[in-house]
Amino acid sequence: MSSVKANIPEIGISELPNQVYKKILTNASEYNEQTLNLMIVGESGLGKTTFINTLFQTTLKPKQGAYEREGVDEFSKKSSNKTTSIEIIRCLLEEKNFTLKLNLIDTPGYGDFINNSKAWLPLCDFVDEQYDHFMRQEQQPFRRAKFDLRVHAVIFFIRPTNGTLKPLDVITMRELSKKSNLIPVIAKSDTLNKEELIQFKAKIRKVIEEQNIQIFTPPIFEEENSFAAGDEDAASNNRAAIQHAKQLVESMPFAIIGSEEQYEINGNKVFGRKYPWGLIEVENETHCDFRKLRSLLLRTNLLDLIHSTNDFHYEVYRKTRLQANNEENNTNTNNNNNKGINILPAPVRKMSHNPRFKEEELALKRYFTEQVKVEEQRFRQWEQNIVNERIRLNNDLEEEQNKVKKLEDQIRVLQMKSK
Ligand SMILES: Nc1nc2c(ncn2[C@@H]2O[C@H](COP(=O)(O)OP(=O)(O)O)[C@@H](O)[C@H]2O)c(=O)[nH]1
Ligand SMILES: [Mg+2]
Repeated sequence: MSSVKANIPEIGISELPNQVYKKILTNASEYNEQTLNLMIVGESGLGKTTFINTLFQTTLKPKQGAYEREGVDEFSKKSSNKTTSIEIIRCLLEEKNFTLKLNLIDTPGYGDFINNSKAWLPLCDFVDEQYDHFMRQEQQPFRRAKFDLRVHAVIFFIRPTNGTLKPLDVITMRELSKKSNLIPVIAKSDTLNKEELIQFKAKIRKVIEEQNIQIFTPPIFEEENSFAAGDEDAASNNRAAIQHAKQLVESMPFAIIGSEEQYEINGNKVFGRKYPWGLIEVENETHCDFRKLRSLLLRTNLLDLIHSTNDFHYEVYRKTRLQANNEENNTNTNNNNNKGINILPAPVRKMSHNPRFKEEELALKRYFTEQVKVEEQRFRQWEQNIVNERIRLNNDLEEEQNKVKKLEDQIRVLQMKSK
């Protein structure tokens, strides 16, 4: 886990000119103490690492070499039972007097293997484990210093095919959306033309609706009347915020482009991808939705993400866990009078359901059995040695006793003679 200070140009995290600020944030310091945990999911090569670096305009994470990805790794992917791994990058965003702690959870390896069934399990397990961890901390007597890695948003990268979505992606999105704020994005959207992009967005929206995937949508508070008469500024700010939120909803799933290369236009350096037919700019809203996504994540809806994770997703998890716990306790009470003891049992679905852990568990079991066999053999040999030694000593003793007997006889004979 590395900790890096992101070198980001001002994006307005300190300004928060939005409805959420007005509605939820009474104390600006609340914002200042926030930690945002973002999980990035998608197949290899879709630009997750590039996106992370583009988001903060600095190399937070070195990219995996092409050789490693397509050469050596290809072999291990096919030959082993590897699954999705999880890497956490920590960084600090500073702007004016505001500081935001960010934990970026990268998930290399998702969907890369021959056997991808259940590739979403390690991701769901990770999200659950963080809820569980937090819940256990809340049960401690000193509840203030909390380590909180509950996932506030999952950014799911969809391959820009303009075809159908992969069944694995649909299941993963559905499962993750039950536990966290899911934000699907179209990766490398510069590889689709405008028409294709519109069609692909529509296709994805249809799948999301049909499969009942609950994606995160910015809330729209249309309460014009809540502003005091005459407070025209506040009312117009609110209108702008509503407009912005609507725009965000309309643009979903966001089409994004990542790049770590800068190009110069009109004397300004901009991040983009250069093609023979022109430059696609990351920050240009007519080229892609990157700015909208960044604004949603770090500015306009940052608090929505954090609060909804705490108030909704975490609550759902907590309730389910406690209910399961109570049921278990009730059966225990009937069986062995375990009354009053309220121990939090392990989550229902354990790590061992993950194929990688299963493999490790089997290997450990094999190793253990072998070790036991070796030790048993050694013990038997040792036992045999002791038996042999005892026989030898017994023989020696017998011999000595015979000698003593003989000597005693001789003494007796001599005594008789001397009499
Ligand atoms: N065309 C295009 N290529 C991209 C984009 N983002 C990243 N790439 C390229 O895709 C390759 C894989 O990127 P990487 O960030 O390592 O993907 P990851 O495996 O998902 O982390 C690299 O060569 C990137 O330069 C994008 O938005 N458009
Ligand atoms: Mg990567």
